[in-house]
Amino acid sequence: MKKRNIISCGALLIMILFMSCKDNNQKKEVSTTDMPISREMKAELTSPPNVPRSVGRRKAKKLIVNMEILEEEGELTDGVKYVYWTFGGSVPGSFIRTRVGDEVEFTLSNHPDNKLPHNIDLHAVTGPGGGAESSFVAPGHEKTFSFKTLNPGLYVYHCATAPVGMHIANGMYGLILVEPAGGLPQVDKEYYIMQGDFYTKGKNGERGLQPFDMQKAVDENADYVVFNGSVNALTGDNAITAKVGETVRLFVGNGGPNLVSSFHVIGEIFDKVHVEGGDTVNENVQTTLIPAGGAAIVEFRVDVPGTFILVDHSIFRAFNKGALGMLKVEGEEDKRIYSGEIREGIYLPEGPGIQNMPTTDEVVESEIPAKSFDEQMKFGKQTYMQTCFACHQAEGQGIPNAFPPLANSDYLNADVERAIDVVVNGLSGEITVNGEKYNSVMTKQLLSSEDVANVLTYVYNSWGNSGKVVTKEMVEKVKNK
Ligand code: HEC
Ligand SMILES: [Cu+2]
Repeated sequence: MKKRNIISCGALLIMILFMSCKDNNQKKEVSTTDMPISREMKAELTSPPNVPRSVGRRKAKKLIVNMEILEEEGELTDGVKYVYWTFGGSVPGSFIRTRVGDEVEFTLSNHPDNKLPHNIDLHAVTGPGGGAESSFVAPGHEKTFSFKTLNPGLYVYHCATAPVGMHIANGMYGLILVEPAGGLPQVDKEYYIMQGDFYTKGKNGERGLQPFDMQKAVDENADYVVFNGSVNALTGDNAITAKVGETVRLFVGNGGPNLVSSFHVIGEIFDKVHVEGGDTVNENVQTTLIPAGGAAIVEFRVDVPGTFILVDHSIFRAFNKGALGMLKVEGEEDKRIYSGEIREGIYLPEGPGIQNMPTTDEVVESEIPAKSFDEQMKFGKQTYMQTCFACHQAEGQGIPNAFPPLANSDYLNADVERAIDVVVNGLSGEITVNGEKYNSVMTKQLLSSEDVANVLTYVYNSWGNSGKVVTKEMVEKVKNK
């Protein structure tokens, strides 16, 4: 690197050499357009929720980005398959990290097994179509174009091949970060999160391979709103993590295609938000708005342990359509900041089941019924965790004085038809379960007969209950009474 500088500077007058040979990055006014490039380097690309190493103090370079488009089947949520179109094999696509003044040589290749042509429009590009006009590429081919990163910020990229909305809806979006000279300030943890809305022929939760539904997309009637491409991409074992005392930076984008995100982390306050991914830094923010095709950088220090829930605060999207992620923080409690008995699982996905106070309504039967006891248990557990869990708890233990236990419940085990009736029609008034009185309301659960059969089979075959199998026919008999 030094050698190059000496050679190039040697060609100039001594006077100029004195001015320009020092550190070009920090030195006064070199316009970004004229910023000299030192060497070439291959960009590190990462799939979400990971981000590449920060640029730190490196100089502007010629940065080689090789990205491959892959059309591949994945899982939108348990049992629901979807064919995603991806930049680099993930939704959102690979994270690209550059610094201002880089000269990016971008090669977009379209895998030979793909069915469609694609291209890329990067919002970080100054040039026609953001690159889309130079990158249209058929399956089995590749295209190369170059651009200079003139403006620092966090930018969305996406496919812009007609029908544009369909390509984006299928997952063709991602983020490219352009760091300022010297890089962003150091933090302990950085993560990549991107929201997207999905439109399927079947309703939310309907199993099987679900094709894209153009009419629903045009109507902006999303079946799923998710972070990082699927309902469980950031929950349970996939949660992002940090330790008490660490600083966390989230690069949050919104691919849309349609919906604006009201991004919020339950139990945290953003110390800093780079509003819309630009230079303006707002402080002490509860919820930040991320437009479709936009982004924000949010930063906060985690002070106490626990599970912090990431949501789109348009709240039905979070609990019923999938826009819910988790940040798990481990470490010492700090009672000065927070104290109280902690019961985990207050904020959990609730899934598509429509809940009503006891009245009448219609539900659609699943077209792919459970075929065996094992499947009944599997689907039943899914329904339980999404629908019953919130009140009856993970092990069916209930909550004293509020929700009766389903574990080892004499009320449950005494009468199967009554139990079906409780789930199908709801229940109110005083009942006695295992010697304790309850006088509350259970809302009618709007589940298909199939789902009721599965969930009750799961309950009857868990936690010391009597082991009965409930069939769809038994449920229909009760429904038709
Ligand atoms: C919103 C909270 C809530 C949800 C969700 C809920 N229940 Fe209940 N459940 C109750 C309450 C409250 C009672 C007691 C009603 C009363 O006091 O009359 C009850 C009673 C019952 C009973 C009879 C009493 C017993 O303990 O055996 C059964 C069986 C039952 N629920 C099953 C389920 C199943 C299965 C689901 C999921 C499909 C479910 N419940 C979802 C609140 C809920
Ligand atoms: Cu495309």
